[in-house]
Amino acid sequence: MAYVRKNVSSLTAGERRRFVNALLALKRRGEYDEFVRMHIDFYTADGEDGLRTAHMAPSFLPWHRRFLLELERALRRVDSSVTVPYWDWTRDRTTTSVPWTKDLLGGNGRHSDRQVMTGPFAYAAGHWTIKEGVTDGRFLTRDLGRSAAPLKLPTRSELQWALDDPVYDASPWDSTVRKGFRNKLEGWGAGSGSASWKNHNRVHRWVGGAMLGGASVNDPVFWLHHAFLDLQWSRWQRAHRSHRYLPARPPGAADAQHRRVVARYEKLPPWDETPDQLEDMSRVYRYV
Ligand SMILES: [Cu+2]
Repeated sequence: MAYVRKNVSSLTAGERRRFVNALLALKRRGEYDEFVRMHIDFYTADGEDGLRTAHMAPSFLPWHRRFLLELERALRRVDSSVTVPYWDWTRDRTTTSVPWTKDLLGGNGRHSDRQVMTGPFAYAAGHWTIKEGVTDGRFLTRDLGRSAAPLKLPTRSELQWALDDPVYDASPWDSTVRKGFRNKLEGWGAGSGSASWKNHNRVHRWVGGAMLGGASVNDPVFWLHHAFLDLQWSRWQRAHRSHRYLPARPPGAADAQHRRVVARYEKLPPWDETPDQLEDMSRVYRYV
């Protein structure tokens, strides 16, 4: 029986508490920091050598799908009633709406050093010390809405612009491609600065603090954000039934993207599964 992933705004008080407690249990056991480390280690950008799996690549969606499943399995070993909720940032758009409440993820960072002071993940609460990071900071930081240069969350129509593209991804399969659902959703746009950040990228920027960069998993909102993106992938599949993950075959030896991206039937490191095997999750979970 498939289990259900819910909109975070519809969780009951008890469901909120159990989700938070399961995260804190993984943190206490050191398992949570392994997820942070893994996301840092798999951040290979266009400009670097080697296979790109998690970002700036077609496998952005299956990689994060598998990563979320792994976290969810760990949470469900702690408490089998828990699933990863999603944050619909086209609806819950303010710095005080869900998930930024005291009984969920806590609120914004304070002005002076952006330290999160409320909720279960505040450093002062004693259960959430950052250990794996790209900086030495030990406390969780946020700058919701980017106070110095305000930014808005992506809108429903911006998300729809991505969903309306029937092609999953296109050559050169990186951050520069302007067509295809994957990069329109991942959000590497043309130009520089705030106008160039779309959908997924723009949300990371809007949250700010720990959510900027490879160690973004340190903020539990990472999972809620990526669950919502994962839901968009299934919506896109339903809207374009004859379309699938691309590339279907690996780019050839003459292609600049040779051995840089994962094709449909290739294994997606560090797992043994292929994008093909990760396209249909309907027997594992569904979204409500
Ligand atoms: Cu992300």
